[in-house]
Amino acid sequence: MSDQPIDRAPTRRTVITFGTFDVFHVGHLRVIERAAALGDRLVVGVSADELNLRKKGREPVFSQGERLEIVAALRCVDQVFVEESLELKRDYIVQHGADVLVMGDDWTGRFDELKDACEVVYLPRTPAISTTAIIEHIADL
Ligand code: C2G
Repeated sequence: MSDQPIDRAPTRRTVITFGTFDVFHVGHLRVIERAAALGDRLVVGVSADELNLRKKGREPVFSQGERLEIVAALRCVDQVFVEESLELKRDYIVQHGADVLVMGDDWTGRFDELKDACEVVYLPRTPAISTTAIIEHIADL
């Protein structure tokens, strides 16, 4: 028999996902819960106000601090951080030791170049709900 100790420490699989999560809704919740189910630890990058302005051309309804607070409070989220730039995904994956990157399928193909750094999974979006549709609906009331 070998006298080598057997390493029984379980390997923790870290999942990372990103989003603005403005006017938090059930589509956001589902993608976060499904991302968490793919590993043991979920880290979420929440887009900075400045990034959102550049990306969508408008200020988010809820501030960066409020959006971070909401996402951090979810049971399945272990850690949150501010995503300053879309181009820094590789750095964030390395910094957080992520094994899997999860994005909604509105981003399909966009992050395939990161497949040498981690697994990349695109999950189907929840149909018929979006922050923009909610804002427009409320504005029409
Ligand atoms: N989402 C979803 N179903 C919806 C709406 C959103 O599954 N009906 C998902 C999106 O696909 C995304 C996440 O929820 O994975 C967050 O959505 P947004 O807040 O719209 O994120 P976005 O502005 O696309 O920011 O680095 C990438 C960006 O930070 C992503």
